[in-house]
Parts: sequence; C-alpha cells; structure tokens
Amino acid sequence: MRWKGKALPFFLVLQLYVLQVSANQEGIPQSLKHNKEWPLFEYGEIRKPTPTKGLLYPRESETREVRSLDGMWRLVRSDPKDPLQGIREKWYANSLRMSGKEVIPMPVPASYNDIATTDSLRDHVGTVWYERTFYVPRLWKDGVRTWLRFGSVHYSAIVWINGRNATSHSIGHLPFEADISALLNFGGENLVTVMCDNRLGNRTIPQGSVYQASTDKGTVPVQSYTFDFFNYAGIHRSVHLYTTPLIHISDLEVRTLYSSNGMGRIDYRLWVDASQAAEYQQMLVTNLRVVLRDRDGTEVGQQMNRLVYQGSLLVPSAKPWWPYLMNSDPGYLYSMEFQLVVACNEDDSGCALQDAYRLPVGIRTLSWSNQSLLLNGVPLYLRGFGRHEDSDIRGKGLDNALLARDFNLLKWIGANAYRTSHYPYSEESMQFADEQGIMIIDECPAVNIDIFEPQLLEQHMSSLEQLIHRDRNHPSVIAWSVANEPRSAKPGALEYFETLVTYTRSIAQGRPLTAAINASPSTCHLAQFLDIVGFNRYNSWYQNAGRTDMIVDQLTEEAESWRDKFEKPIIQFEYGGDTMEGMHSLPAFIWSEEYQVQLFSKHFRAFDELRGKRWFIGEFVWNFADFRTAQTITRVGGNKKGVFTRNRQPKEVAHLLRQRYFAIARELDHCPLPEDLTVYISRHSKHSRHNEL
Ligand code: BDP
Repeated sequence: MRWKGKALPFFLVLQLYVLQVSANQEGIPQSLKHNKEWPLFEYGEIRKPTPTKGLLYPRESETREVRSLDGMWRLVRSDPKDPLQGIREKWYANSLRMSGKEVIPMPVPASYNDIATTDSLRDHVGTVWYERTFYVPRLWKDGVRTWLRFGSVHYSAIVWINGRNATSHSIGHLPFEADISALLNFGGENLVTVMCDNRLGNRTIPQGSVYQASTDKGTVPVQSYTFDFFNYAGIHRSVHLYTTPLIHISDLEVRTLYSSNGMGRIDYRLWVDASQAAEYQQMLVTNLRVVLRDRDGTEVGQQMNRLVYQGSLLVPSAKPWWPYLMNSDPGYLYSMEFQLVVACNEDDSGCALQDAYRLPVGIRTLSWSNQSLLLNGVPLYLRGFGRHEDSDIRGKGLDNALLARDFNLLKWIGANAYRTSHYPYSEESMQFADEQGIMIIDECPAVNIDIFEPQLLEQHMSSLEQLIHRDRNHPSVIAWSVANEPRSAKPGALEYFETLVTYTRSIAQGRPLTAAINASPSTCHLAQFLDIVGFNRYNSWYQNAGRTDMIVDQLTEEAESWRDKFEKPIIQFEYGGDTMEGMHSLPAFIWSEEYQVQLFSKHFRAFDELRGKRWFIGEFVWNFADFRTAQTITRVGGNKKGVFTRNRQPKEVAHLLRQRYFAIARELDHCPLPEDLTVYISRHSKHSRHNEL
C-alpha cells in the first residue's frame, strides 16, 4: 500500500490511533466492557481480506537483481509513555541522530530485546525506530522497478524512504513489500526508516493488553499476554532491495499431482504486472515460456503459451517429493523456469526475454479422508515437534546457522514433521523444509485467542490469507493450522470459527485445516469444522504432576472421544514436561531428566495403542528446544520442555525419542537405521531399549 501526498499525516495518525486504542483495549464500548458475558456477534457482514498480490520470494535471475539490506542498522527507542512522539516530530524526515534520543547499533535481522544490557530495551513497550542508508545505482532509474521487501517486522511497521512514506504493515511473522522507485535517489545515498510497534491489544493477532502499572517511578505501560513465549520484537527477518523489469511476473501459483504410474502433473498460474510500462509496451504480445529442469539441470519439460498465463505440464517418469525417511531420496525438487517473452513484431519474431523467475517445485499428491492424511497415496504417520523461532541473543531473528543446526537435529532424531507453533516461520525455513523433506503444519499467529468479535476475526482471516498466499507453493506444507489453544469452549467461539474456517477452506490451496485445541471434546466449538483434529494435553504435568502412571488410559480415552465425536483423523500436537538440563533424580521426580524420559515413554505406549486404530495420525512433542517466555514464577529462565536445550544440545530424552522415531520409520517405511543409534553394551544384552530395533 502506498500513501499519497497530503493525506499522509492524517492516515498515519489514524492508523497509530487505532493501534493504540486496540492496545489499550479502549476499542470495547464502555457498555460492554463491564459485562460479565461477552456478547455473541453475527459475522454475516464480515469483510473478507483483500487478496495479497505479489510478494514472490526475491530471487536473482538474468532479469532481476537482489541486494540485501541486512547488517547493522541504527535504533532509537521512543518513550513508552509517548509512542507517537517520533511521528509528531517527524523523526523519519532526517537521520534518527536528530531525534535527541540515544542511538544504538542494532543488527538486522534480530529481535532488539536481548541485544543491549538494559531491561528497558528488553521489556520495552511501544515504538522503536530503525534506520540505515544505502546506495542505488543510476542504472536502476529507467526500465526497472525497485522494491523494498521485509521478511517480517513484529508486530507492526511503518516505513519511510528518504522521509516519504513507502508502506506499512501489521501482523508479525509475515512479509510485506512496496515499489519504492518513485522515492529513491538513483546514483546517490538513500535513507530507510522503520517505526516498529510491539504493542498487542484485543484486536491484534495474537491478542494481548497494555495496562498502566504503578511503579516507584510513576505509572508506566506494561504489555501483558497469556501466550507462553516472549513477545520478541523488531526487524526479525531479512530486508531485501530487488528489481523487476517494467513488465514482470508478479505472482505464481503451482499445484501438483503424482499418480502411481509415475506421471507427474504441475498446474501453474502466473500473474503479470505491466502497470508501470508505457502503453505501447503493454500492447506488445507477451508470451510465456515454461521450462522444467530436474535436479541436475536437465530439461524435462517445456511449454510456450501465447497470451495465456496458466497451464499444465505433464512429467512422465516424474521423481515425486517424499518426506524424510519415507524414501531414499526425500525432498526432490525441480526447478520451474517462467520466462516472459515479449514479441517485438506481430509475427512473434524478434522475441526478447522480458522477465525470468525460477521456482523450486516438488511434485506430490496430498489427499485426506476422515481417517487419514495421505501423501502420494500413502497414509502418513507424523512424528515431530512443536517448535519456536527462538535463540539466545537473537530472539526471533533469522539465523542461518541456527536454521541449519535445527534441521540437522530434526534429521538426527528421525522426525518427519513439525508445526510452526505459534506463528508463520521464516520463508528460508520453509524452503529448507522443502529441500530436506520435512513436513510442515503451517500455523497462523492466532495463539490463545479469546474475546471473539468481528474486528478480531477480520485480522485473523487476514493472517491466514497472508500465510496461505506466502506458503501455498511449498510441497512441505501439508496442513494449515487456524489457531493454537483458542478459548474454543466459549459460546462466542462457535460462529467465529464457523466463519473463519469456511473462509479459510475457500482459499486453502489443496490442504486440510487443523488446529491445536486444549478444550475438551465435549466443550470445543471449533473441532467440528476442521479436517484433522489436533489436541494439546499435558498428562502428568499440568494434570497429575508426578504421576506417570496416569497417562496411558487417560490419553487413549481422550483420543478416542475426539474420534468418536468428530470422526476425523486425530493428532496429539503437544505433550511434555519441563526438564532442567543436568537435573537428575532416581526415582524420577518432576523437572528431572529421568522424569521427562518416563513421561515420554508412557506416551509412546499410548500412541502405539492408538496407532493400531489408523485414525490416529501423529505425535508431536512440546517442544523441540527450550525457549524464552515472559517472566513468571512457573518458568526458570523460560519454558524448559525442550528435547534440546536452548543451545541445541540433547537432553537425555532426545536419545529415547530418536530410538522411537527411527523405530517407527523402520516399521512403516523400512528405512535403514543410523549406525550410532545403539551402542554396544555386552555380548548378551540387547543394544537398544526398543523392541523393534
Ligand atoms: C500449551 C501451549 C504452549 C505452551 C505449553 C506449555 O500451546 O504454547 O508453551 O502449553 O505450557 O498450552 O509448556
């Protein structure tokens, strides 16, 4: 979205006012605010999100340049009591050095919270400002468009280029971009300024509330939220500057099918943006050439379309996309080249390549029934994790070293899936999952939502629309999760979720819908609308702590009641217990490594009983690694339910889980076992704890 001319200050102030109002919960009419019962709304008139356009991941090609703006930026923190000061004083018009505030160096991408040494920045509530300078070559002035793209800024952002508004966005963890050609100094220096606001309110996704707390130094705003991870903020993912030709490919969609006779099929659709090209250029006949190459770069398919931007490509003897451990060659990706070719003469002679974009494509069929989820016709049994994008110092900032380490650990432990709890993860991680064959349950940022009402629903729908638009072309995505632990037993949840799920299904791009639910089968208003029912349950932790003899029956009974009531495939999306690394206790005692081992082992027994029933299709541990939360008396430096420490080293339970995940892979798909899965004990003893091995 571009702001124009004089309207800017008014719209900006309006937007900020709305943000502040929702953060302060003042958007709730006084008459309703004090009611015990939240009113039930009708959603018939709900505004559907405007479909996202563009936002293809920036990739270099012979017609496109990509530059990274990652690196050291400068940051200024606003006074939490006066978050709009920078707008009033137009801090974006000059360098932030002129603001009179302390300017600190700030790496991008990273959360800003843990970079400095003060709790004022770590616990900051409100706006911070970022800036950096960059050069743009003179050559980019004519014949190309220049775009600025953010992988994500949490929670909301307003962006200026050289003091003029470029774009704005809210809802963290999702990309946004703008054509900034009209704002740039070509052949000279440019300034980009970003105001980032971390406040969460009743109508943000996720929700939170800002209240005024009395302190020894007077009243200060404090952010509260019920979700169980630290509300890290800042420019969390990469910032790119990239160019496109004037007539360019603005968007792409692919869907694939793989049939048992080895035939692959790719249906594609492409959007062309010629809005900035001169009229005579727009009238040129534009052809589309599609070339499919295998992993070695050999051409295996090709098509030429005249003025038609969609079609189907058949790939005989295709190599399908398989998940890790289901096949000896998982994560097989083709490269699909889309070339826009402008014919300079009416007879198509003198063709010139106008734009080229290459998309990695995995060919697979995803299908589901009320009993199973199938990939290429084979029923899936998912074994994996709920995770977080979280690490020390960087917070939620994208870090390729961490990403590579995490995928190595996922493969080491034999997992084949994870859920992007509780928000969309980086685009780079989605690409990695495609390549490594790790299946993704892709979750929107609606965690713990409560107080259901129309404006929240609009945001919630928008978060799903943006997520699906961003991730629809990834073969690794096998389901969309519409929420984690919403208060779905509340009466207001029924119509809210019916509307949300009906809308999401209309844009679901061939994936089933699920959610991670913590209500019970008898009270939940959401499960009935889903294709796969997922539940979170902390047997022997939040219930019956210390009693690992109370897991097997309760868990199997609960799974059966979800199944009996909804007749859908069932997954357990979360189970686990906090475990301090290095704490040992014999016999097992809660928080010890032994207790985590015992708790998991009992869950395995229940899962194996359930697996026999076929409709139970997955087990997900909470959590892959320890992670930071808000400060509470139930968390020691954060949530410790990780199988790995925050520093990505295994706790004792990791070895047990590894044996189970590989045992299942061997049983179901006959995968070879890693040599170091078991260690020598004695000539006469079994080398492993697991019978299957
Ligand atoms: C679940 C939540 C998850 C928490 C977990 C826990 O979905 O975000 O971190 O509980 O308490 O209810 O560890």
